[in-house]
Amino acid sequence: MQMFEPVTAYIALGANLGDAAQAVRGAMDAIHALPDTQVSRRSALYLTTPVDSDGPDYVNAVIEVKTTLRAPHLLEQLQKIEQGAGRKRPYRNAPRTLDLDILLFGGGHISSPALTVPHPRMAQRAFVLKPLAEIAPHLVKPAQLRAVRDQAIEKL
Ligand code: A4P
Ligand code: MG
Repeated sequence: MQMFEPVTAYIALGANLGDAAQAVRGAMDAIHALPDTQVSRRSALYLTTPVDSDGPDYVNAVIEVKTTLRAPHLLEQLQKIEQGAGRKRPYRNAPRTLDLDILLFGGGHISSPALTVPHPRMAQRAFVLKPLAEIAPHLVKPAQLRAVRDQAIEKL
């Protein structure tokens, strides 16, 4: 079997239905238990107002992982974890029990029908930038944080 060099990737976690904090914490543990993948940093959990979405406030967080999985395979594994948490997809940006998005995958740029990396909307969202800045300050510019300062977000 071919072995790949480990890649550092960042994953955004979000939930706003059911016990959202528990879903986010459980997903961090499930990702750490994936084959060939370790969670190396976990942000705090944040309570955030829905952006382009409805329903209750979200719980959001970001983790750093080291993985030898390729990006499409990692996405497949994350989608299984979402399904395991009871994720339904009635319409785009619907409230959800668990959403797992790949923000960054090494320095890579990916543009396929199933996967766009870097995540195209990450720079507009305090619920991504704040927790990302907490665990990887070198990846977020102060001007980016200033641009989203009107979005309500507080540490849980
Ligand atoms: N996909 C493409 N690129 C990626 C990527 N980098 N990571 C595809 C993960 N998936 C990616 O996603 C739809 C499809 O995107 C997937 O099948 C995958 O192949 P989805 O999770 O089924 O649908 P979604 O979550 O409704 O869409 P998406 O694009 O994840 O939504 P957004 O834009 O990420 O927004 N407000 C607060 N406060 N907190 C939130 O967490 N989340 C959203 C979701 C909106 N507002 C929010 C929050
Ligand atoms: Mg998603």
